[in-house]
Amino acid sequence: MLNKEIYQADQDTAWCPGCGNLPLRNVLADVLAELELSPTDVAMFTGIGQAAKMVHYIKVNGLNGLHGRALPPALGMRIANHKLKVIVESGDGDTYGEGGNHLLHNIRRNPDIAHFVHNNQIYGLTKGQASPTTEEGTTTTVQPNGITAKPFNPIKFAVAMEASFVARGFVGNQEQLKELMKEALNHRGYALIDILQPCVSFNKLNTYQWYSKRVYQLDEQYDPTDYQAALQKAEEWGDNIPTGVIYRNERPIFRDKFPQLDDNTPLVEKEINPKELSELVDEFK
Ligand SMILES: Cc1ncc(C[n+]2csc(CCOP(=O)(O)OP(=O)(O)O)c2C)c(N)n1
Ligand code: SF4
Repeated sequence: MLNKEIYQADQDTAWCPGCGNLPLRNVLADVLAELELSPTDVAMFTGIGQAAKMVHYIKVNGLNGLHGRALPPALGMRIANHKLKVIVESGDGDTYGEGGNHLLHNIRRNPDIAHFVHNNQIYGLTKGQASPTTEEGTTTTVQPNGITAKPFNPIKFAVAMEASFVARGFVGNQEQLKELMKEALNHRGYALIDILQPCVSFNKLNTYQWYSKRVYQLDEQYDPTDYQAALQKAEEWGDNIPTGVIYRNERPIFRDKFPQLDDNTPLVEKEINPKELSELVDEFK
């Protein structure tokens, strides 16, 4: 096992004391160390938001891009160098709001990407506006009469799209979260973990206590390969919120569909033939 101090970035976090992002970062560092992934073995992609700051606070290769746009460059990295572990860290707004379109097409393509969504059911960075997962009826500074839209159910959406790995974790259960992240990183294909991560400053409803009273771990009787059972599980929310692997569906990954990508030499290491390249460029002139 590697020493987790190697992922320690050279700057303090700007996260509030008590923020659920802090234990999440801790678990991630444990996971990378236990999987013996050195900082140069990993590439992390983020958009905008509190969750997206993770790339500044953990020392691996990284790109901090536009709101909702972490998946496209992550897929680009997957194509260029499949030897790296590719991680996306994003908030619920970043993923299910601004980035919703990318999420759905990514599920269809099924590249090897481990996607850790910090779901605090609010826009944290911009100070507490509703996100797609905010509970109906919640009042915020810009929605003083309460949210009228039905919340988005990311688990049900991903299961219905037959995503290849769909899980829910909770930062209040770090042991389980660690195992889920390890499974996601070792999974062949796209692995989505929706992680319940309290925003202690702006979400006064979905607090640690609120989640702790409701979450329960799926037991061994539960079969995540059963599509109908997973759809039913995905409906559970409210008094009982299941955590664990909700759906697993082994299917061909992005690279399998492109023979030119599916060999052991990553594109980035392949020799470029300048003559062939200039002929190709000429075709576009
Ligand atoms: C296209 C675009 N729309 C809106 C914003 C403003 N904005 C920045 S962060 C943010 C919300 C982030 O919330 P979330 O993704 O849930 O992450 P959190 O901060 O809660 O971790 C918004 C709306 C932006 N930067 N770009
Ligand atoms: S505003 Fe919320 S999400 Fe952002 S750092 Fe503070 S507690 Fe965390």
